[in-house]
Amino acid sequence: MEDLRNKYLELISNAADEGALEELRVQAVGKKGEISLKMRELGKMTPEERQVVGPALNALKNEINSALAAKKAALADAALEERLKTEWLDVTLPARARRQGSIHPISQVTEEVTAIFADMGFAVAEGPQIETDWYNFDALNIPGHHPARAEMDTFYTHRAEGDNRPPHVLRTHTSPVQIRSMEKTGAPIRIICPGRVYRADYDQTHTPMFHQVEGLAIDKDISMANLKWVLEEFFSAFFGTHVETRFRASHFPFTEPSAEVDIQCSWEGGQVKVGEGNDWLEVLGSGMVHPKVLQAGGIDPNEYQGFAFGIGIDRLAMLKYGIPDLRAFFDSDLRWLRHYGFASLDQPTLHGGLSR
Ligand code: 2U9
Repeated sequence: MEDLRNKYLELISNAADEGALEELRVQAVGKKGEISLKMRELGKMTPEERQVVGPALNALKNEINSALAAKKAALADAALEERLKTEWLDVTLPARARRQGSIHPISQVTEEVTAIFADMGFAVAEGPQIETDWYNFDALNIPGHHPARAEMDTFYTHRAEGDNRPPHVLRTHTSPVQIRSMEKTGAPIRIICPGRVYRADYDQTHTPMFHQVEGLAIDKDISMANLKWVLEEFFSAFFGTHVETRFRASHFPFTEPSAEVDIQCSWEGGQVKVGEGNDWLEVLGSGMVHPKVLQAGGIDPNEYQGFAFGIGIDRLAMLKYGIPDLRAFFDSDLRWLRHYGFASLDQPTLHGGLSR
């Protein structure tokens, strides 16, 4: 029995892999293994012999099973060691560089403008970019013969042949959103409408798609004085310094009276600075909402009145961040954005994000 023990313990200790170990297990302690055969012989022994040989065989079987288990664990450890040697990962290596984006100046300025008006109690309203000619023109008191409705100024969609309804238009201003909001909520109302607008125009100072924010405040006792205060508050917050405004009489079909609004600025070395100096820069149009427009939005002009204004977001962005050319907004190169201080999205912006 001692020979059997030495033989198997040696073979187990030298086994090269799990397969060899399994073979040894079958050979030694399997159903037809050497030890099992020896156990069968117990029946032929005298009770005295059996009392000695039986426990010895059991102890040997247990010892071999333990040696098999220990060797199996040792082989698994060695295999793991081997894998760890070849499959190690240097977690201290710098990560692969990722392409970094940047917030677009138009998005940033839209957020800045929205935050300032939100502080003054204006909600944001949005609407479709493809409009009916009613919402884009008629409801705003822009008559059929007005030059804005000419095909060379506005993008029209095609109707199917035989469909004689007026074509839809790409909205030329965000005013239709205000008509829709008036219909939906009635008066009083205080909203701004930022968004994309389209005009068939393309040169150094115009692009066929640009961005506007329009404002509307309607109540029982709204006046031009409220309009002037709101606009001065807005410009001072937006440019971070007190900005004087100047109203000049003007004409728009949707407001009466109407005013163009200039902001105080200086021109030095070809650079414009807002909120200082003795020059004026025209930045927006405004006025008291025309009674016909109130009526088109379902509001009684005998009971309510209000002001409205419109301003170009692209223009505001150029003024605030010193961007000289509109075409920069359509350039996908990030370098110009960085040049004007627009950092990538996961870094703090140079100008601290919102202006307030
Ligand atoms: C309703 C009633 C009146 C909005 C207004 C202007 C004057 C205006 C321009 C400024 C620069 C457009 O982006 S721009 O080219 N806008 O001059 N907009 S009053 O008047 C409204 C709007 C909605 C219901």
